[in-house]
Formats: sequence, C-alpha cells, structure tokens
Amino acid sequence: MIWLKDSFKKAYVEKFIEIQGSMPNTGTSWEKYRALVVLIKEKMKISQAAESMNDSSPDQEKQVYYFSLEFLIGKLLSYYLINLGIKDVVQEGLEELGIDLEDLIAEENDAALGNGGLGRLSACYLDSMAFLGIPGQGNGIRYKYGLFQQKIVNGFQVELPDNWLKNEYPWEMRKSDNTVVVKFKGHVRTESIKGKLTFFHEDYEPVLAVPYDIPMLGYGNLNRINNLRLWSAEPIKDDLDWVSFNQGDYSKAVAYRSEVEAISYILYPEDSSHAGRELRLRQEYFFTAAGLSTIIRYFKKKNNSFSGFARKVAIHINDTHPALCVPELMRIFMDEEDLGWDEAWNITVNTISFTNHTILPEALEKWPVEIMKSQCPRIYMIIEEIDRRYREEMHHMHPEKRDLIEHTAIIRDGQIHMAHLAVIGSNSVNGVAELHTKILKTQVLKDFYTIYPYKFNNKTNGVSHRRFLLEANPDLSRLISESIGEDWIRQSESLEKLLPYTSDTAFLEKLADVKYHNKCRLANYINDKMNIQVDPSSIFDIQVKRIHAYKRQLLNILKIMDLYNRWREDPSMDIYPTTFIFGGKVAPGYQYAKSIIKLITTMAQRINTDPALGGKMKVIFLENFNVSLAEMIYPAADISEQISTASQEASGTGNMKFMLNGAITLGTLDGANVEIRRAVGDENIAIFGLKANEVMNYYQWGGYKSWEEYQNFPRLKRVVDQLVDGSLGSSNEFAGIYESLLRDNDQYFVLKDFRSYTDTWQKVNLWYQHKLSWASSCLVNIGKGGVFSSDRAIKEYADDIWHVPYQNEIPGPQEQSG
Ligand code: TH1
Repeated sequence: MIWLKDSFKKAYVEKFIEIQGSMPNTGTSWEKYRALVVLIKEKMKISQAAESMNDSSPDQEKQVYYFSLEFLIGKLLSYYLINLGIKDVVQEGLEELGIDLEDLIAEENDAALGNGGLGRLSACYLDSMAFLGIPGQGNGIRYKYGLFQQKIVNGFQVELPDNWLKNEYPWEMRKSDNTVVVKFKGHVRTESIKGKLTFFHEDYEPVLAVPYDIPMLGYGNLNRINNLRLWSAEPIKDDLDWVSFNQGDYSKAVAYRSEVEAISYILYPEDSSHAGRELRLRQEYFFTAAGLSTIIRYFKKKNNSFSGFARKVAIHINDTHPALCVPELMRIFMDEEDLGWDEAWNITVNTISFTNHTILPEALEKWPVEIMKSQCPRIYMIIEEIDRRYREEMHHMHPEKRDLIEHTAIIRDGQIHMAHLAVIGSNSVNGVAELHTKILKTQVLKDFYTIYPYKFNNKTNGVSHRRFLLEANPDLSRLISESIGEDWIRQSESLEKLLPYTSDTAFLEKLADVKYHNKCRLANYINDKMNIQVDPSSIFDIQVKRIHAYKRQLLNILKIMDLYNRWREDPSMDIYPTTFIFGGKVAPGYQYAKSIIKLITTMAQRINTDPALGGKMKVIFLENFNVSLAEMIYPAADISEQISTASQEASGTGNMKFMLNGAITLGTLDGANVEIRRAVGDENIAIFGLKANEVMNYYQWGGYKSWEEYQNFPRLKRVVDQLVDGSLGSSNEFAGIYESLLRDNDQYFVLKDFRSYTDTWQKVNLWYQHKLSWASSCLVNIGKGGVFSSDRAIKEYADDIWHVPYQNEIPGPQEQSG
C-alpha cells in the first residue's frame, strides 16, 4: 500500500481530531495509539465484515476454519505497519508531528489468549494463511482475562490478572448482528414425527455467543484480509421462556448471569495438562457451537444443498479442545438441517481434520460421561451413537479383535476419550514433528494407525519468520536483505542464499556485530528492569518456555550449580564467561515447577552477588515471558537450550525462533530438534543425551536407577545434595525436587543426562571462543531456518489436508497500490 508521508500526516491529524476533538499533541499516548489503529483499520476497509470483503463471487471459495482455544497473537500495530509496508512513512510522519511511534507501540497490550507453543502456533498459522491468500478464519474465545502476568517476588512466581481489555482493544470489532445462542444443560425429549425420531432440547440454559472480530493481515497481501473471530459469552436478556421460567427467583438469575459470564472470563493457565473442570468443557462446547453456527449460516447463503459442504469448508481442530465439533456438526446436520445419519457423518468426517500436539498422558482429554450428559445432553446422545456405531463396525470388520475395539472406543469406563472422538470423526490426524508423528503411529495411537493408516500424516510445526526475524530482529533483517535481497521475506527458503557467506569473514563479522548489538539491547532491558549488569560480550545461554518438569529447566540449573562449584574451586578454569537467562511461566497450581523457579532465582541471587566469581557468570530469571519479550530475547541468544526428555516435547517452536536468529541449539534429539539437526548438519548443532527410543524403553520396561547415576558421579552427587544440605538456606524448599530425583527415580532422566549435558555444554563453550567458526555455524542456522517458517507448514496443510489453493508469489507491500 502506498501512503505518502504528507497524506498520512493529514489523515492522522484529522482522525485524531475526529475522535478526541483536539489536536494530537494534547492527547495521551494511548489516545494517539488508538487513533492510529482506527485510521489503519479504516484505510484498509477492514471494518467491513471480512467474509463479504473476501468473497463477492456467488460461488464460494473453500474456507478454512481454524478452531483453537488459544490464540497468542501478541501485539499487532508494529507488525501490521510492516505488513502494510508503511512503517517508515508512519514513523517519519509521526515524528514530524512530535510523536514517537515507539511510544504508541508500547501502549498496545499483548493479546495473551494462549499459554505457549500451541497458542502461538495458531497465531503464526493465521498469519501465514493471510499471507498466502488462503481464506482462513480463526475461531476462539475472547477471554476477558488472558494468561496471567507473572511477577517474581522474593524469588517466587506471583500471578496477577491480565486485564488486557481494561481500556478497549481497538483492533476488535463487536459483531452483535452475528450473535448466536448456545444451549447448555436441560433435557432432550424424543418424539416420533411421521415415523422419524425427532429431538427437542428443552429447558436448556441459553448462552449468548457474541462475536468480536480481529483482522488478520498478512505481509503485502491486502486482497486477503482474514478474520479471527473470538466469542464472548453473555446472558440472554429477552428470551421469554427462560426469563419467565426463572421469574422471581432472584438468586437463580444472579447465578445464571455469573455462570454464563464465567465461560469467557479467563483462559485456563495449564499448558500441556488437562484439569477436567466442568467450566473448561463449557468453554469447549461454547466456542465450538458458536463457530459452527457461523459456518453453517454463511454456507447456506451461498449454497442450497449440503452435499458440497466438505468441498467448500475445511474445519481444523487444534488439539482435542474443539473436538466437540464432531458431534455438534452431526447435531446441526441431523436436528436442524434434516440430514440422515450416514450423510451427516460422511460430510462431518470429510470436513474435519485434527492435529495432536502432545503425548503427555496428563494432557489427554477425558470427560466423565456424567458431566457431558448434564452440560450437553444432546451432544452426549450423539457421542454415544458414534461410539456404538464405531464398535459395531469394528466388530464387523475385526470380530476377533476385542481388545482393539476396547482400546480405541470413545466411551470407556465412564469417560469420553476426546482424542478417540477426534480421530474417528476426522479425515486427517497429524503430529507436529516427524518424531512425534512416528510416536503417534507406533505407540500412542498405534491401534488407530492400523485401522486408519491413511488418516495419519506429519506436519512439522513452523513459526512466522516475519514476526520472529523480520520484525523482531531489524538489524539482522537489514544485513540479510543487503546481502541476498528481500526475497526471503516472502520465500523463507531463500535464506539459503546466505550459505555462501559462511566463508566470508567480513560478513561473519557483521553478523557478530548484529548479535552483539541485540545482546546490548537485552542487557539494557535487564539492567532497567532488574538493576543487574550483564556483560553483552559474555555468552548468552537462554532457556525460555513454559516451566515444566519434562522441559527440564532443572537440568539446566543443576548444570549451573555444578559450574559454580567448579569455578569457585578453580577460578582459573578455562571457561568463557556466560550469562544464563531463563524465562517462562508456571501454571498456578503446579507446585513442583514453582519450586524450580525458586531454585533458579535462589542460585541467581547467590551467583550474581558472589565477588569471588568476578562476574564470570550471571543468572537471570526474566519476569513475565510473553510474545513481546520473546521478540527481544531470541535475537540476543547465542545458545538455545532445547533440552526436553527425548520423546516428550512434541515439536517445540522456540527452537525454530532461536535458530532463525542465529543461535546454536544445545538440545536433545526430541521434537523438531531432530529435523533442525538434519537441516544444519551435526557440526552446526550440539546434541546430547538419551534418545527417544531409549527413554520409551525405560518407560515400558524399567531398568533405570537414578540412584546409581547419583552415586557414580561425584559432581552430580554434590549438586543434588546441595538441594537439601542447607547450602541453599535453611528452609526445606527443594526437598520436593530432591525426592523427585532420587526417591521417585527421576521420571525425566535429569540425572541420567547430566553428564552428557555438561560435557556438551563445555564443548559449546569452547567452540564459542572460535569466533569465526561459531559465526559461520550461526549463519548456517539462519540459512537453513527457512523450512521452519509457518509459510512452509501452511502450504503443506493446504496441499495435503485442506485441499485449498494458495498464492506462491505475492507482491511485496511497496509494489501494491493502496
Ligand atoms: C505444545 C507442545 O508441548 C509443543 O511441543 C508444541 O510445539 C506445541 O504444542 C505446538 O505444537 C502443546 N501445548 C499444549 C497446551 C495444552 C494442551 C496440550 C498441549 S501440547 C493446553
């Protein structure tokens, strides 16, 4: 889009006056920020319904609907200015008005409607769909409170509510006209009408689902503005039946209101675990039913029969959280649209595809039959029928395989297995990295793989390289574009053109300078926030992600304790100064992981104030890791810690973001690390530890004795003992960690991998001292990072699963007319 500076300035001032009734220089930063967003929205004409804008033809193009309980979109303003190709014009124009664009950008709240990798993945995928010109809409919940904000107080995590809607969120547009009613509880009355069983959902609790739309704007592609539709739950105001039913019952009315509002009140802060709360199920049904009703309404505007539904609509479910799409779509087809079971089932299965994101048993969703029955009685009936037919069909096909049927059934022992519902009710099941998909096929879902081998496929995750490289690392982006041109922005694989520079000393020095500069930026931030000085020429060794036992932040901190012991004993030890940086949130109820934060902050306090170390090491726990902070951290990293227990991290996506910014991965052969290693080659990554099959064998057959590891390695024994021998203070704070390692036999093989981890770390530390060799490997990581762009991932989804076309060559922002 073209916008000349003067016309921008004029438009901006006019817009500001229109909204505030005064000149911009009298306004607050927030008012200036809002005026800019409003202006951009109008300029883009994105206040129109995205659907009408994108689709004027009578013949509907196929739509992809991405259903997810989490969209971790972060800030939009700065990113959209880049995508529109107007960041410089706007920045200069504002400057001439005496306004600093950075101040306005700082006003925007991070939209933190997700926990971590899964939520950020859905945001990256919407980004790439918009860029690739795929009509792809997000469907989720407009949580009033997003992921809690983290404070560190006395070394402990404290959670504060994330009141991100406090002011107003100027990107969203409330679409009251598209409000729908979602029905909970009540009873189902069955009646035979003209020989056909008909179902009436009666005395239900009505919940209004009100949509708020956020435009999804891809780089340089203004012909396609997609939509993220987030639903807010509101009590019904004028439903006669319902109001009169409860008339006079004041407390019931109050209870009703708060029960309804609770649905979209807050994001569940558990990552990779399933608490099984009734409210969570209500969230799941709420946004599933609301989203599907929009899809059906839109489809019916353009079509007069459902026979072509699966050719015009693809519904993707992000993990099992939206798996109620299966029975809800069946319900709509049968109860509202009068289709028979078989036809409804065919369309449903052909429309829905499913991504699994984890093999952790505690994350697999199971709902007690009783809860499902009382919250969603009609949906429960349909699930029961799907289960009955599935068992019958299996019995018919494999009469001898009773076990197989039991293992794969949807309802078993009074519980509904959501992953089974999702697999049976969809046409595609994918894992998120090659290793993860293989584990699904051979272990976790192996029975299903024998039944439906054709459904299984891999889609290795990807990240938005435009957000995490182009936006997050402007200096590196400039260096890249100066060397190989700008193609890489639209074609991430073009980053490979950097590879010839791996032997270009001048280039490598520039690369090192950029890194240094980014480290200074982070060092300044640390100084400002924490009043701790870190040396930007030390190695920045970084682990940022959710804190979770399987991700093994514990292994990292034990390594640091060991190094500290050794450095104190031998101050002349030849190890390059290092700053160890951690960041990440813990689910509020996850005590074990909370004690790991406390261990990190305790060691940080100790090490950072120990004069004997002469500043050779520092430990930083960065508070409140979120998308914005992430964008400052990845560009500043030398070492990317990706050290999960092999087999447990389905993919990881931080690993890709670090790589694209030229950090070297220190990791296990887990998740996408396996593919990163293949891409960069053994000499450009540092791999250690147990392999996935070794871990799985231990889990299956036993044979691991953590005690022996502890006994046989004095350095390890020492750090483990330090957890409880009073060296870290008199309280018993870390006894739980100690017990988990020894009494509970170290479920995540921290002790087992300790030796290879510390050895490998030390090699990496030495390697860093060979500046050119290091920089050259960093460059290989950037050059090979292109395949981990979400553009690549989305093209694979489009080709193999959704069967939708996309634009491969898209003109850049400057080349388009506005
Ligand atoms: C994560 C996986 O742990 C991670 O390995 C993967 O890269 C990411 O998803 C994206 O695919 C998961 N997050 C959640 C969150 C919930 C439940 C399951 C998972 S798996 C709430």
